[in-house]
Amino acid sequence: MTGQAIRIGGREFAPPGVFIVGVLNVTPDSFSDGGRYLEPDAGVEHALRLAAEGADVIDVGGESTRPGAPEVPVEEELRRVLPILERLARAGFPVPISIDTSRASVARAALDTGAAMVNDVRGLADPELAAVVAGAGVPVVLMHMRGTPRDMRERAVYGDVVAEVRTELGEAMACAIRAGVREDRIVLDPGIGFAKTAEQSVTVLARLSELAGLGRPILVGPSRKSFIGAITGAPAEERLAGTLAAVTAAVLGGATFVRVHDVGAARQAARVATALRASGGSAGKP
Ligand code: HH2
Repeated sequence: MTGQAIRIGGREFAPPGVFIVGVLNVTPDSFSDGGRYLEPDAGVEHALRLAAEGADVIDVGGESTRPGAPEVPVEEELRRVLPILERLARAGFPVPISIDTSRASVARAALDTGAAMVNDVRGLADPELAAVVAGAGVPVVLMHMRGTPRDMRERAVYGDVVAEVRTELGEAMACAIRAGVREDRIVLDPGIGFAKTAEQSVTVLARLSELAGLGRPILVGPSRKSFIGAITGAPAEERLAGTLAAVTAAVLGGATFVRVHDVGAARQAARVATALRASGGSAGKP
């Protein structure tokens, strides 16, 4: 198991437990669920469903990061996510919420509206966002990517993908700490599908335990991603079984968090994988 316990919204998430981050995309164009939860009523209802299925954290995002996705104006990103955060806060929603954004102004507004964590697919590359996270004293997910969702495909060139992801995550963590983020508030994510080919994503997942040396909890987001389609030929809406296989691999490789759309099913897979990991066999031993 990698890393230490982390506090999110007053709750402690400690290995050897494995925790489920449910995805709530408030976008018209996310690759697997775009357009479903754009209306605040539908978004709130989905958050309640994810919580009922056992989500430990809910990750709310207002901009798709699929390859080639267009940039959304900041006002539009705010217009998508804030009404849902406001309603959940007003209702006393008990599950901690993370805001999936790379923008300082969106993170600040979301944290002011009840979000308890920032999830940044650009790994706090923007110093202004790093300052917001440091100032608010909240936990943060630093994900590995190169470039932006628009140009990341051309940047998927590695000698040893796992070694380079590990080095670059270590650099992102050092940079965040220099900006004032406390080390014990950092979660690391290798960024499945971000500036990685399908084959490279599989390699990262298969060798996840090599990230244990970074000393922080690991989050993995394999849900419905294109590497599953590349292996099986299944379209995004038919990748649940492949996602569960990937969740199992992530847990055996030492993940503390998995970010998924299908919370109930992933929770069951993660619990079985956690039991396997705890059984003391070779599974998951770095
Ligand atoms: N993947 C996506 C978005 N955010 N955050 C982290 N930390 N890790 C991930 O793997 C990750 C992420 C992409 O998935 P999704 O949100 O379903 O799609 P879209 O970006 O099209 O909204």
